[in-house]
Amino acid sequence: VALEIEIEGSAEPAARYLTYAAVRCRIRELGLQEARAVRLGSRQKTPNGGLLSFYSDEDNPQASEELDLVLPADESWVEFTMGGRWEFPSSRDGDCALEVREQGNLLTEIPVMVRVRKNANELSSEERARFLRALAVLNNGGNGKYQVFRDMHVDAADAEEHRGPQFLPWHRSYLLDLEREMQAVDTSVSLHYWRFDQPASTIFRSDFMGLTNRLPTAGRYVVFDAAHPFNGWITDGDVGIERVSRFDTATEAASGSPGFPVATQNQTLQYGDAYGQFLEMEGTPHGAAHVSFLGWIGSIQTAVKDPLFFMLHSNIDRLWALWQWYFRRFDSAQPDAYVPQNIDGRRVGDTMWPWNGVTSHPRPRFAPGGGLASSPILDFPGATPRVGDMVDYAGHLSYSNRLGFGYDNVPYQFE
Ligand SMILES: [Cu+2]
Repeated sequence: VALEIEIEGSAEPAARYLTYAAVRCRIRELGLQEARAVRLGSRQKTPNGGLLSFYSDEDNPQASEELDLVLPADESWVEFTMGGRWEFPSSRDGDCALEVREQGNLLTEIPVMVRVRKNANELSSEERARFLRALAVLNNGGNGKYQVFRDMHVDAADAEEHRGPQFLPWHRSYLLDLEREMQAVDTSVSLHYWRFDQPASTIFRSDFMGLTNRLPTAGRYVVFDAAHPFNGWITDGDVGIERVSRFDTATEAASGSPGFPVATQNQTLQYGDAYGQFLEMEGTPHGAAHVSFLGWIGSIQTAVKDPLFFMLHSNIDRLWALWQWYFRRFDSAQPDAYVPQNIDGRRVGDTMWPWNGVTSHPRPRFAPGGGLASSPILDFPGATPRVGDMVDYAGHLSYSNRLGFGYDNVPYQFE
């Protein structure tokens, strides 16, 4: 059967990565004598494989598990829309089959991945291993790109990164940049998150993000198994990761520091339905999660030396995404969704340091990294992202604004 299927305008395997967001696809059959009625569906190829949802109408999507189409005899394309099915993300590359059936008979299938950021405490050992390997390739003995990310997050750039409405967009761009670099190493990897308001015993083990000693202790450095890819982790010429916890990492959620507790997810969502209110989260849980440790992750100048930084910030970004979904805050022109300030780098249309390469006042006198990493699937946001580009990340309002990431427990559809 001469069936052709395109996802995002591409028949290439590189395009076969979906989040829960609905994406445009099309199908046709060559050499048909008469129109053929087919049914699209999906199947888990492994027990924890991904599944798909199909949408009949892009503007008012009703998800269904199957979609009936008629392929015309004139070989013209038939458009349809699909995305990962809520609560059925993939666990490995290609573990979801997009099926085309005719009266129950399988005509063809193509492997796809529902690739979303997941709770790092619940990953399979295989997912953990791939995540660690991708990061290690960016650092010790690899391509050296991790040091560039570390150099982007320094005190000199604090006004670009923190203490203002740009805090969430800047870090969303930063995470996306790193995630794309990780996916250039291993296309199946996502930037998984640490839910610091819950116990996360598997994260702080010697086979994952490092066995972390609790205060008071003499052991300031985390411990990895002998074969761990982070053995030899190096930043600024320092080998290892300095991190000591204020809480029992095996049984407790992050503690914050004395008098500065970590806000729970519900408390964070309840800061308010306006962006200016939600920004309170830069203090707690964000700052409080950082200072739940002594060591590098507790201060801006050194935090990124510890790769746990990205797992912490992925959860900060997830909380923003969840808040955005809950209150439908995707229009960057609306003050409820983003509060612009008349300060360079904080207005919706401003480009962001360091991706814009600007090194004149008030930006730092350096701009590491060049432009934001490109995606093999999406053109957006380009090498020089703007503050406002980060708001409509799933393309709810503007299809071309999709950034290509999502979270396992942040829905795409509204109730
Ligand atoms: Cu931070």
